[in-house]
Amino acid sequence: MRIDVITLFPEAFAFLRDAGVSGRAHSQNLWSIHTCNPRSFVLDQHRTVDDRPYGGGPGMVMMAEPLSKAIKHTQQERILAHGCLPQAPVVLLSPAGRRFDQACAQQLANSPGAIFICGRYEGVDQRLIDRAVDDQWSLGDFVLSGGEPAAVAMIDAAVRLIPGVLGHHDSSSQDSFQSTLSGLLDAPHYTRPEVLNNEPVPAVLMSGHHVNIAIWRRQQSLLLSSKVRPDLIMQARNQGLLTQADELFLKSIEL
Ligand code: 4HQ
Repeated sequence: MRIDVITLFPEAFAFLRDAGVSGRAHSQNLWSIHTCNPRSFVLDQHRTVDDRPYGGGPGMVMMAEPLSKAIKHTQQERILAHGCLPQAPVVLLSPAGRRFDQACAQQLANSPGAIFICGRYEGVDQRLIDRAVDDQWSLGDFVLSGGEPAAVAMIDAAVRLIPGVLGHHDSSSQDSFQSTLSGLLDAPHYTRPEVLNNEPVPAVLMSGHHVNIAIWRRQQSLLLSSKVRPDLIMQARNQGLLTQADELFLKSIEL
């Protein structure tokens, strides 16, 4: 997978390349990230990439031309580097986009990548969006100062799903929202010491009884999700992902 990011702040992506799980995977060539700064296509004295909004109003708008040149440059680079790969979609980060979730992360991880456009200021000239953007993705219902933190989060979520990126090849399948959990929240975790401030680890986890441990974890997932994210229970039920045992347990904890 190759990720391209068009951004006025390429340094915002250093952590993904250099640190943690994604950094290790990057040095193993399991994925790559390339940034392109639209300012480098602007020749005027101040290298202007934004201008005042027609019709008035506060703030500035990113001009279409520098972004357009950055997209074309990036598409050329992708072809030169990986001529065999299918062209990647151009994705704009925007609160008006489709809400990013684990299924989106999985799709991105299974794809040849994407070209992310990170806006700043009040946003991007609509004509650039209409002409050059294939998809719009949102991190959530809040307003960021720029698309960069959203792109970083989405890339991180996708990279850790690339086969071989996580140490134990199964450890992403048990995460919150992963399909083996039916999209429910993960059960709580415990490690040494066995007793902390007079509080012991739940006895079932010390029992060595793997069937009982699996049942306990499933019930903890159901319990936590029904408390803090009842929408996830509904979603799992509608997708036919809850067993009769799950429904019985949920009934037993009602009110
Ligand atoms: N933006 N999810 C970039 C966001 C956002 C979001 C507002 C996008 C500011 C310039 N991006 N503009 N939420 O809040 O992705």
